[in-house]
Amino acid sequence: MIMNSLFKFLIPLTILLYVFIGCAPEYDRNETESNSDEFEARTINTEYEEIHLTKVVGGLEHAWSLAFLPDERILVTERPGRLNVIDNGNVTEISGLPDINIANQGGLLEVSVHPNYEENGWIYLTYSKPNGEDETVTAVARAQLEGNSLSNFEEIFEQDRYSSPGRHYGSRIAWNDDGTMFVSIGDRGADPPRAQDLGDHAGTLLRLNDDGSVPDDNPFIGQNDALPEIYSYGHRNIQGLVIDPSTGDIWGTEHGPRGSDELNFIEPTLNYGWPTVTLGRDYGTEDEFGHAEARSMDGMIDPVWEFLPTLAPSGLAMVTHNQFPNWEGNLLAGGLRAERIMRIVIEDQEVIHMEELILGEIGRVRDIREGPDGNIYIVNDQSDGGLFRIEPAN
Ligand SMILES: [Ca+2]
Repeated sequence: MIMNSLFKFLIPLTILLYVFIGCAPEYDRNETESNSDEFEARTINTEYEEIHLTKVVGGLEHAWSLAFLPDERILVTERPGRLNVIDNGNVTEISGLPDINIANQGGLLEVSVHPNYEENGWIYLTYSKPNGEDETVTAVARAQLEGNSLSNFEEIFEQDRYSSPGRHYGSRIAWNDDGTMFVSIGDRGADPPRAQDLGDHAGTLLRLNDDGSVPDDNPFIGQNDALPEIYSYGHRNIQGLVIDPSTGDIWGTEHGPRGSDELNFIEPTLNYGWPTVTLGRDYGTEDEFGHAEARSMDGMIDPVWEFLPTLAPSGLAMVTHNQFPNWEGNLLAGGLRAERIMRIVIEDQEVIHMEELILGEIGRVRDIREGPDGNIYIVNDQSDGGLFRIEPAN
């Protein structure tokens, strides 16, 4: 308890130092290996566990997401529009994808396997869908795997409004144990106040049935100015999303503007502030967004944590197995810009400790998941990237 209290004191103090003294540490670029071909498996000492980091497969271009099939095969998306199945180190491309806009941050994004996959075979994908006029939406589809192609493909959801530029698609999927799914939709980049408009899917977390329809008990049903798919709003761009299977708690990481990447504890109907409340500044102008005094505001939920310096979070996993006994219940957050994984210890929905598990070894971390074997799987965002695994060294 003394340690917990100490961390609770030290963490805000550290934030204050970063913000007001500007003493954010520089990353050591010399330690960075961007090309996965140069990667060598290695053992890394951490606070509790000696871990082994290995490459499962290379040759992936801007991989975005991974998901596990019950037969130990792994699905991996590449943003330039490829879905692959990885079987014992062999990568096979799956045909049958829809028309996808591959530009800027858009492309083939999330892949997720239905919790009852063994009964229904559904695989879910998110992607940037074009309208032929240089505008896109975040779309969700499902299909079944038949040999090396997708069959019974059906688009089950698209956000309500096409827009440009092709940024901030959100697109993570997480499953509830009631069979519904959460899907994150980013603010789409050009017009941040869309995230405060309940009549717009941009900048929200959605809750959908597995066929894309609206669950009867969604929290905004009956509110005239709100779209019924919305669960929470005021999000900039959630690209890490995980549900604690033991409590149902929903955790999301989202990209802020410079210096305000967030970890949020997400609850229904709540407003997570963007762009009215944020610590961050506009990347181009350095101007503050929203109200200068609004680090916090009544009616808007503060993040549980703001990552400083920038993490650029993508991918969020929770350790539920005992493969790493000292990490059970911890969150693992990937970081693109920071090229690292943060192990986050949560107690009573607060961050009590954080540790950097890897730092630069595999470049930009795009997605991180706990495998059925309890090991941790990661894809990176490199143009010549791959799928990596963390396992206990012993
Ligand atoms: Ca926020």
